[in-house]
Amino acid sequence: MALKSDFDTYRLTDEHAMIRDAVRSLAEDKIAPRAAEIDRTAQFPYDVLEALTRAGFHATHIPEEYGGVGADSLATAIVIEEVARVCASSSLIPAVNKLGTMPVILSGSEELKKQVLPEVASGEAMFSYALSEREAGSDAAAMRTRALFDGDHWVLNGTKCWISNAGVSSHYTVMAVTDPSKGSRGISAFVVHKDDPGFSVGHHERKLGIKGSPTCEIYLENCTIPVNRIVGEPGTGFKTALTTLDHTRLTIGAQALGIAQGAIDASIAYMKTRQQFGKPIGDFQGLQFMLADMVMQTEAARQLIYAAAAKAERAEPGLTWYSAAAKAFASDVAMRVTTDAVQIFGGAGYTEDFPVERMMRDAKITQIYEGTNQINRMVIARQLLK
Ligand code: COS
Repeated sequence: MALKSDFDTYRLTDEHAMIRDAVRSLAEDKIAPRAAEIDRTAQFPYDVLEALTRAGFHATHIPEEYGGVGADSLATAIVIEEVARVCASSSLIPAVNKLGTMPVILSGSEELKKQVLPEVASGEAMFSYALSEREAGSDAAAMRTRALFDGDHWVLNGTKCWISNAGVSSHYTVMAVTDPSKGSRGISAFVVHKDDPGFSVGHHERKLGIKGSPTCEIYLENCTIPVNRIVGEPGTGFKTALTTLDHTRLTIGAQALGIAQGAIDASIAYMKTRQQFGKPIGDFQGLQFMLADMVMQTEAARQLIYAAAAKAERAEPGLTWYSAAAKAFASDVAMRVTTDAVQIFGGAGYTEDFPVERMMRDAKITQIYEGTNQINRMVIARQLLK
């Protein structure tokens, strides 16, 4: 047996490196100059959506057979990372499209896939994911939204909350109870369209960060949808929802990673130019140690996320804990790194004149959504102790 490693497995392929270069150039050219304004105005950036769509980066994960580019999990993570490096709000375009469509990709009928995925691939449609409710956040299985079969249609009633890109998306994967006697095995998943009768969107939540991505409640009031919009069999919706999160928690890790990298890049530039005591502040060892810690932690997060993406691609059984670990680790890192970046900038870092205060606010959500980091730690421990 040859004791030689295949070192190519430990670096990005040329294709992945090319994708990174292409997204970075688009992000710096078209998105970075808009990031502060998107944050200040809290408006969804339709121009960014258009630029991402034109370049094919708005929903890279859609398979080729449904009109997409069929990028693998790693390539999609890199796209989200690079967009988040300049604008976390904009990175939710590819991230939420993936979150919303994964239930259909994983469990939907061929008919449903053909019906909805090509529109997302072409950029005509965006897709959100509706699991949480006011009283069913971490305890997602406690949801109250009901779906009843009336003989011809599914009729949904209930309110879903914290829906990212609500109002902008045309499609929503909605989890609802179809059999209350069966607990989480009585939950089913459905695709709801914005024009379905009985569907409406609430007001925009006023948030700390990711302000360019609307977060709203959605209301289902006798919302009536065709029978073929159920995703998979009745009763499989909770499993589909959690398997989806196995694939997408790592993408939130990628978003956190991008935010951290953006804060590091801004810090390095500032440390080289800002003068105090007659020299650049980068000459001071106290700040050098801070920077070294920021980079060490961020690079460790990067390795964990890329490995999680490779596991997702290979459909490995340990993906549940690994993806949760990638998300929890990277988001904790992003929070520490962006807080340290504000510290390095001093008073200037606390103002809107520099991007690091926005990055610090944007980083916070990555510790909360797609499972709080406490839930993610529980997911990790449960799977390992099982
Ligand atoms: N993939 C597939 N199935 C899974 C799964 C996974 N990763 N994790 C659990 N399941 C299955 C279990 O096997 C169980 O199935 P059976 O009843 O057939 O045995 C079922 O799902 C219920 O699992 P469990 O009993 O563990 O569910 P709980 O209600 O205790 O809680 C947690 C599960 C807390 C992990 C889940 O509710 C969760 O992740 N909450 C956070 C939700 C979240 O991330 N919200 C953010 C939404 S996006 S912003």
